[in-house]
Formats: sequence, structure tokens, C-alpha cells
Amino acid sequence: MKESIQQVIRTIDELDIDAICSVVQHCLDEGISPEEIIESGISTGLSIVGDKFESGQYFLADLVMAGEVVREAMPVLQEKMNPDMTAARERVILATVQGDIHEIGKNIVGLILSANGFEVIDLGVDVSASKIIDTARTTGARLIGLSALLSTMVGSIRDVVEASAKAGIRNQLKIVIGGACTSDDLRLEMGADAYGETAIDALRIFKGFIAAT
Ligand code: B12
Repeated sequence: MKESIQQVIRTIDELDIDAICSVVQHCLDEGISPEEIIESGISTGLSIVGDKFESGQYFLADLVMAGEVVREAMPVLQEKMNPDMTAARERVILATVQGDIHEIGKNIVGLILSANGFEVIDLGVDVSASKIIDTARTTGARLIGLSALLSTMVGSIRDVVEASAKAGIRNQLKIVIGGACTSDDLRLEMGADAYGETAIDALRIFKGFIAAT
């Protein structure tokens, strides 16, 4: 792995909010793509922080700080992402499911989608199924991305699927799930349309849905 990517990982692991922008800029200057910085650097750094939380080395405040460090880096990355206009104007609703307040992964997905020409309607965290479906009806968005990290809250995914069926728009929508506690098995169980492991997968899946229509 490139030294400058390792530096991104270390900077996140060390929660060094003052250094992150210059470290990310250094990667960009070396010609590393924003997508690679996110996938190899930022995501890896965050999983190290997550592991340290799980082993008791880091506390909740450290996790929040890791999120802030990543948030700080986003404008630097966003500036360098090339919108691919084939996806232009297609609206995607993003939300973290009801009962869950994790937002870092969802925000990364949003960043990558908007940098690639999607119009992202980010409803935030802890979002009810009715709010998501009402938004789909009022905006005409056909694509929905749901982020879920808490295993106890995965039932909220089914709530969205059921609410869309109740509203009579289930077959007009593509509901994609992602987040640490999700999987393709969970997607099947909840009745969603696709599962993506990473933010880059989210982009690939949503583009695939557009191409298929
Ligand atoms: C940061 C963090 C927090 C922060 C969140 C800050 C924020 N603003 O988001 C804070 C401190 C607030 C927090 C709180 C809690 N947390 Co927490 N948290 C984490 C941690 C360490 C990292 C999550 C993260 O941001 N990862 C980095 C991002 C980039 O990864 P990601 O979200 O998975 O997203 C990537 C992919 O999954 C994908 N993706 C994400 N969303 C989507 C959506 C779509 C459509 C697609 C296709 C892809 C996709 O793309 C992203 C980039 O590639 C994880 C541990 C871990 N290893 O995951 C625990 C973790 C998720 N938390 C956990 C817990 C238990 C909690 C608390 C209940 C703790 C407590 N006792 O209060 C609360 C929950 C409160 C609530 N109601 O939600 C558990 C969940 C266990 C479980 N399976 O249920 C974990 C796994 C830690 C653990 N092992 O104990 N947490």
C-alpha cells in the first residue's frame, strides 16, 4: 500500500483533525483518486478506530472525533471528484434507518453519488419509513439508499419496504441497503432490491439501475 494512503489511515487512527486535509491533499497531488483515498484510506482508518472501540482502547468520544476527522476531509475530496453526467438529475433518497444514528458511511455514500451527478436527498439519521416514502412520493425519486449499522434496528428496513408497498409504489422503487450490519442475506430477508458493501458499490448499483431502465 502507498505510503501516502497509510498516512491517511494513521491520521484517522490518531484522530488528528488538524492534519487530515493536508494528508488527503498530498494523496491527490500524487495522483491517487478520491475513490481510492476513501476506500483504501478513510474506510480502513475508520475500521481501525472501530476495532479499538470494540477492544476498549477507544471510547465513544473518540468515535465521534473520528467522524469529525472524516467530515473535515470531505470538501477536499469532493472538489476533485469528476461528476459523470450519465447519472445527472437522477434523484436518490438517502437515510439512516429509524432507531440508528450512525451517519458517516451514509455521508460517504452521499458524497460519492453527488460527485457522480446524482441529486442526493439526504434525510439524515433515525428516519421513519413514512418520511422516506412520503419523500419518494413528493420528489418522484425512484432510488432509495438505506444505511443500517445496528443489528437491533434492521427491522426498520422492512418497515420502509412495507410502507412503499402500502403506498402502492413498491414496484417503482429500487431500495438498496448498506452499512456494517447488513448483508445480501439480510437484503433477501427484508425484501430490498440490492445490497452494497461499500460506497463505491452503492454508485455501481444505482448506476446499474438507471442503465436498466
Ligand atoms: C463511529 C461509530 C459510532 C458513532 C457514530 C458517529 C456518527 N456521526 O455517525 C457514535 C459514537 C455516535 C456511535 C454510537 C453508537 N454505536 Co456505534 N459505531 C461506530 C463505529 C466505530 C464506526 C461506524 C462508522 O462510521 N464506520 C465507518 C463507515 C465509513 O463505515 P460504514 O458505516 O460501514 O459505511 C461503509 C459501508 O458500510 C457502506 N455503506 C454505508 N451505508 C450504506 C448505504 C448503502 C445504500 C450502501 C450501498 C452502502 C453503505 O459504505 C460506507 C463506505 O464504504 C462502529 C464500528 C464499526 N466497525 O463499524 C460502531 C458500531 C456500529 N456502533 C455500535 C453501537 C452498539 C453503538 C451504540 C448503541 C453505542 C452505545 N452503547 O450507545 C450507539 C448507537 C446509538 C444509535 N441509536 O444509533 C455497534 C453496533 C453493533 C451492532 N451490530 O448492532 C458497532 C458495530 C460497534 C461495536 N462493535 O460495538 N457509534
